[in-house]
Amino acid sequence: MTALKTATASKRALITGITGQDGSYLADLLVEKGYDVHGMVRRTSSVSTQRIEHLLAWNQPKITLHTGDLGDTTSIQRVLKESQPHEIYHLGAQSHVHHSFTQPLYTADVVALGTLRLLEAAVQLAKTQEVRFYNAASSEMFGDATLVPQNEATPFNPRSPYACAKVFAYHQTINHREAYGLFASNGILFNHESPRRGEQFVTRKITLAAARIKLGLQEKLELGNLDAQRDWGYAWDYVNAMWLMLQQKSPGDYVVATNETHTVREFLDETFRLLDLDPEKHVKINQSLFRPSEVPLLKGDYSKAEKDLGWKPKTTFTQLVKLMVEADLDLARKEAAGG
Ligand code: NAP
Ligand code: F7E
Repeated sequence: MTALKTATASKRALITGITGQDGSYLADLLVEKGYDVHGMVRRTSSVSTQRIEHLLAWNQPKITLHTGDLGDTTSIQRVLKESQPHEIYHLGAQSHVHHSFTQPLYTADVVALGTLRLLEAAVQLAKTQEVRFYNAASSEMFGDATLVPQNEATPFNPRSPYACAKVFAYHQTINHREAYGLFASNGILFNHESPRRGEQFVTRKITLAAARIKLGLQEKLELGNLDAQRDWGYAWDYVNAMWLMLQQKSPGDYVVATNETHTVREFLDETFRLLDLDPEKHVKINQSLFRPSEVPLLKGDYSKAEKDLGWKPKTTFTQLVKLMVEADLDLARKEAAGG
């Protein structure tokens, strides 16, 4: 442990998307490992740093933030110049699949071109120092997959503007590896959740609503397609895989998953069972929450990550639901108490 800290003590890491679920956990992990952690944050009209507040104590901040936007090449170049990272973890994105249907051009700009902008800047920086690049690719790229489970060789069949943009970013990352010799890896991560998950994603939407229903703060929960199947893991386990990818001798592309799949209905039932609630009484199906084209079934084969990185998931589906329900019950209790 001490040896590891010494080895990484002088390393600088830059995280795009540091205010998001994964960015915040990865910042925790890298601070714990002794990295000098930098994050790129975009300007927002209200505070967006709630998930990293504990790392920003005014008298002893543990990370450094830089203002930048994936839509703005100049700001990306400036952030790289200011932070001079040895490792870049590119997690920033318009990450909501359903929203990508109503904002397809914006999604393509931020997710596809934003990744290219960052890769180009990384190649320039790599002329003067060692740089390693992690790209947050996604199981959404498999889309309506013909093969189950999906692995690194499974063909992509994207079903949304978000997924199309991620396919572009994935190939562009490989192209920068092959054309310019950049140490660049893709993590093809399947859905991963936590108490820090955004409230518009289905797992968190369910656990938060169920906790509020339990305490009488809410009556109904509206959902879309309950038949979709997802391979859900725990975000904390998954950020460890990101770090491991950049510690290898050579770059590569890895599926990170649990190799288990569950329907949205199963997630809902398990949540309501834990709280002794009846979904029939509270859940309403709303057609507007269905997507124009859906991804029916995702299940990931993580054997390459297990073999090369020594990584495997540590948290089961039922443990994940439980830890999210407990966290949201705490939040709902505070809300009920007027906090
Ligand atoms: P998230 O919680 O939605 O966080 C996204 C982050 O990107 C936020 O920090 C957000 O900043 C930032 N961002 C959005 N637009 C930006 C822009 N124009 N310029 C700079 N930053 C911008 O996402 P996540 O769940 O942590 O996921 C992290 C990455 O992994 C994303 O690329 C996502 O697409 C990908 N991914 C996620 C999963 C999953 O299941 N979670 C699975 C596979 C891949 P604000 O706080 O200002 O909004
Ligand atoms: O939907 C169904 C919905 O929005 C999961 C992102 O992190 O993981 C995430 O994308 C499923 C879909 O996640 C509601 O139709 C039903 O089938 O939680 P989600 P996602 O679309 O799988 C991938 C790997 C990423 O890369 C993305 O960045 O749940 N569903 N009813 C619903 N979904 C939502 N959001 N809201 C509902 O009311």
